[in-house]
Amino acid sequence: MTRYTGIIDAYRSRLPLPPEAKAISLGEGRTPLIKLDNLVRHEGVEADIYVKFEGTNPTGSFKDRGMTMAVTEAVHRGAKAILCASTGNTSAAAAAYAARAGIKSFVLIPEGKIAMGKLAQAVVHGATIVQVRGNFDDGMRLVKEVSETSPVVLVNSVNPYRLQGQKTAAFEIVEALGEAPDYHCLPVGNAGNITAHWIGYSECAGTGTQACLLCKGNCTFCQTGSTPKRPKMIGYQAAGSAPFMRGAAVKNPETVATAIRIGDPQSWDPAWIVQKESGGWFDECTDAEILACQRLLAEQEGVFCEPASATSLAGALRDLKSGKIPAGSTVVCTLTGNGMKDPDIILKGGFPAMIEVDAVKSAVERVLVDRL
Ligand code: AN7
Repeated sequence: MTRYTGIIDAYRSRLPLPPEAKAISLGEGRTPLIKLDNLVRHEGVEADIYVKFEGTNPTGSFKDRGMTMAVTEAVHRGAKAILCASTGNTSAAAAAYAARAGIKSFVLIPEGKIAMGKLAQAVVHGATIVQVRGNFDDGMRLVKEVSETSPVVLVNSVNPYRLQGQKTAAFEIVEALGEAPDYHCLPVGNAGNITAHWIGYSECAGTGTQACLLCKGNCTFCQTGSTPKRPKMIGYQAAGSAPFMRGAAVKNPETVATAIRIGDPQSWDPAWIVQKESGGWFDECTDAEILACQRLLAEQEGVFCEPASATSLAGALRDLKSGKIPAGSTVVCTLTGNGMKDPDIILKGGFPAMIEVDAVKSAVERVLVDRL
């Protein structure tokens, strides 16, 4: 028996950490790659669609892969505090990994517009929570400024160790499928994760990528069966918050998918490199499409992701139906976060009235008989 202890121990030789740095880990990574059967049949599309369910990470999102690296590196350098701006998931991960490391965390969140589960995580892990009168982009500007003059380490994805950790999701997919998929679809906010995946796939292909700002193409390449194939990377944004579609920052981003309510992406240039190098594209989904897809996935497959995460699958299904993604393709959609972070969005959408009964067997049986 070998106890799984997270992505740093699993991929240490492919991560740029000093050998003596002690991993700060919660056992992140090794998330399930689930093949969609019912949904593919239900939607009448012809493709092998897999979802990489990052919602099973310790704090419920892909951010844990990046945060274990950022916090490990920061603590190794002697940091006593970390700082981030966040739409919710980064702050949850920062708070948890800071607690694990025994250091302080400061998180800037936008006014309102943060899912309750994520806020609860920042609270329970003891972060200092600063609510900014403004949106995520305002918070991001502030943490960049403050981290220049205060003894805190910035752990947003502008910290290159974040993307180095997040690239391990691509390693896991290549290991699981034996090669890269034809298409990889992700929801895009700051575009850090789509960049990180491309770095990971590029290392597996032994090619490196200009998008890798840390190694500049000199990463240690994959040692476990290098495969020359790299996927086309597709980034889907929420329509009210789609700077990659507009070709410029969006001033007042709005979407029900609060995780990706980001108007001024931090990985703007690398993400365009990813799009060009991979031959993929960006597109947008409406809030209605996003919520419908979140429901569809939950009802058809038993997988509950948060709204932002459903954007990848909503876009992929549309592009499969139109033929933009050819029939017969292998498609991986990243489900970036867990649906349980944002229960409000489901309950607000209404639910069948609960059936109240007396505490007797016959009353419960009557409910069953009527419905079986
Ligand atoms: C569920 O937590 O930016 O394109 O501050 O939480 O790498 O930004 C969250 C981003 C997708 C977008 N899905 O990833 C934050 C934050 C979920 C997310 C994204 C986020 P990037």
